[in-house]
Amino acid sequence: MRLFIAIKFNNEIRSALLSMQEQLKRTNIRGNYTKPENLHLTLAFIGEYGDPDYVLETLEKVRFKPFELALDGVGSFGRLWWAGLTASVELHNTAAQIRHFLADADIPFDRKKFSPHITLIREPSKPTMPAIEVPAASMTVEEISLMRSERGRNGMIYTETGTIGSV
Ligand code: 2AM
Repeated sequence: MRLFIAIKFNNEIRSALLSMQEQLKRTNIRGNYTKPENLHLTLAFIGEYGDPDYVLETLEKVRFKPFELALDGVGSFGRLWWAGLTASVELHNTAAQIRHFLADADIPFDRKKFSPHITLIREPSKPTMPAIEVPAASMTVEEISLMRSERGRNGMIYTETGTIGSV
């Protein structure tokens, strides 16, 4: 099964992201919009791996205090447009711990540098993003989720298969 580790959002951040997608839609941009229930922030992408229990057991070693996440700005990686977050030492520290413990446990994961982003749309029908307003939105992160990803009939289906909590 395909696994990744992510932060799920509160309603405030989710609504702000939906408003950003709506603004893109209003400027007639078509493409593969991330479905509301699929919006998340990935901390580590594991990919195909058969033992979610072992991953959760490994994640239990991570220690993080509740920390703030706030939306800030937008950007693109080629034909993927994303919403960004304010710089956060705690976020980076938590992602670094996760990656450290995964490596220590010999669980494979994508080693690309962590660049926090929330994918709003893939394959947009225009080459450059129009200016959109980023609504103020924030949350306190108290939980991190192990997610499973499957290809459904109508796109990807992400299911939470376990969580770890803050200390
Ligand atoms: P993306 O939104 O930038 O594609 C599920 O696929 C989640 O894992 C997405 O948030 C995706 O980020 C992220 N991810 C990170 N590395 C990935 C990889 N190598 N392959 C697929 N998804 C990856």
